[in-house]
Amino acid sequence: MQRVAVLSQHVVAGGPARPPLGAAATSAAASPIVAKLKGKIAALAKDRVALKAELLKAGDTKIQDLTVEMCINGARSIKAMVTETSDLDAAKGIAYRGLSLFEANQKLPKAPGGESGLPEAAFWLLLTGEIPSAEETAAFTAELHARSAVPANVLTTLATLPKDTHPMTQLSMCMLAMQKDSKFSAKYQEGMMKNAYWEWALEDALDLIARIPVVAAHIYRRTFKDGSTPAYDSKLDWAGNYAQMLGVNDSEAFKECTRLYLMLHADHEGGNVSAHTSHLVGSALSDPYYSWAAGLCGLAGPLHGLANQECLAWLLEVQKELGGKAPTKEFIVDYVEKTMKAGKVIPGFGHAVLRQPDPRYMLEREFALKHTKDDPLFHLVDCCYQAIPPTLEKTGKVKNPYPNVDAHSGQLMHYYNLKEDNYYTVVFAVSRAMGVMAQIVWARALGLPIERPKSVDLDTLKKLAAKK
Ligand code: NMX
Ligand code: MLT
Repeated sequence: MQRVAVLSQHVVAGGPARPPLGAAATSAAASPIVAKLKGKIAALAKDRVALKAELLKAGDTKIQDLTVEMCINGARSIKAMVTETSDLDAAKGIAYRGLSLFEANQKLPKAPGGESGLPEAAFWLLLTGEIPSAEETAAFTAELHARSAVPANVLTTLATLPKDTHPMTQLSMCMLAMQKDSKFSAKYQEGMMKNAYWEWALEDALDLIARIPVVAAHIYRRTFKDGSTPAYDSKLDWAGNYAQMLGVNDSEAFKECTRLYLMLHADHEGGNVSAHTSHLVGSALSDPYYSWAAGLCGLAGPLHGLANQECLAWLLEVQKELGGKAPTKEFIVDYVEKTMKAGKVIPGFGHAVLRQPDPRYMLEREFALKHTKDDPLFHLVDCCYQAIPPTLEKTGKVKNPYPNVDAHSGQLMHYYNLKEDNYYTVVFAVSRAMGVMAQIVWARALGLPIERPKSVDLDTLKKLAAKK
């Protein structure tokens, strides 16, 4: 495998990675695929903006009752924000623009010979509401490659961080380092009309998505390896190239696994911690880099994205305890009880919205059954799948005892030799950036205002409850 230092291969030294803003705007406008993408978003936005105006004519229509519990317990199920890209159903799981993940995975264009839907095609779907053709996907992939040069200041910033800084902290700081080149921010400073916001948010979104795998791979290589990174390969698709830049496994199967992983994690409507954080920050017209840097800090929490790291660590602990013996349901049940007695949650199980096994988990399970069925860690994951739900159900308090996506993804990464579990949330982050970016573009296209819910203290809540 050819290995070169990222700095010499894929980083633009000495300032911004592209010509000054005006020239960049011209060249972006000259890119036929970006022009097509903008045309599709603009056409859809015309209808959606009209629908928004129509709805606001009856803006005081009541759609839901608010309870004391909703206010205290994390705003659960309050329908209080608009997200156009995807919708989460408690039973069916996430739908990208109305398509279940099973449908999306089937319909999205694939890499040659591949079976996993390409994540950049999912990004196009989230942005436009349409499955791109194979030609559109190829042109979109090429566009991302063309935007992928990382400004030198980003890696200079990274180089100042101790290598034992959590990879999520490193990634969030890199997003802030990239903010310097935000086209949205520059245009806002110059003065732009409100109806142009989304186009410049899209420009930042495309740059960010193009660059995040390069930065993420470099974080992996500097933190866990010798700091050199396999050369960027623009003949590959966006995810296949990210997989090869990690430098842990050259197989096509690992590339397919990464494509599937990045496609499945791309969006989970607007209320999850990282998307909601990014939406909130973006509502102040902070640019997409600020928004995703903030969102990443939420994704780094153990109840959210960090659960996949915790899950693999937990599985490896169980495996160690097993001491080479095959896992049994009884053993898992005992271990689960021990974990909960220690005041910990079982990572990878439960969900704030889902009330069935997560379809993302089921799709990863399908992949694992096909490609990794002899892996001892898969046997353990499989045994947990059988044993844990009834055990959590017995507690009487866990609303969803089933596995979520994080209960499987670590096993797959581990199988393909990506073994450092505290990197796993970064892979999640590379994927989720797409959904969050699409959401931000749409928030600007719809002209959604600064978000500012009303908070109350408990005495006020008591008074409000007494009035009813
Ligand atoms: N293990 C042990 N206890 C749990 C679990 C679990 N996996 N899930 C929920 N509970 C407990 C929860 O801590 C709460 O206990 P208490 O009343 O003593 O505070 C009780 O069950 C009720 O919680 P729920 O209403 O079922 O769950 P909630 O909506 O508050 O939280 C999660 C959802 C996902 C935060 C929670 O299920 C959890 O902590 N799971 C483990 C962490 C995890 O897998 N997170 C990943 C989420 C998906 N992602 O990719 O981001
Ligand atoms: C997600 O993918 O964001 C998680 O499943 C958490 C959520 O939806 O609340």
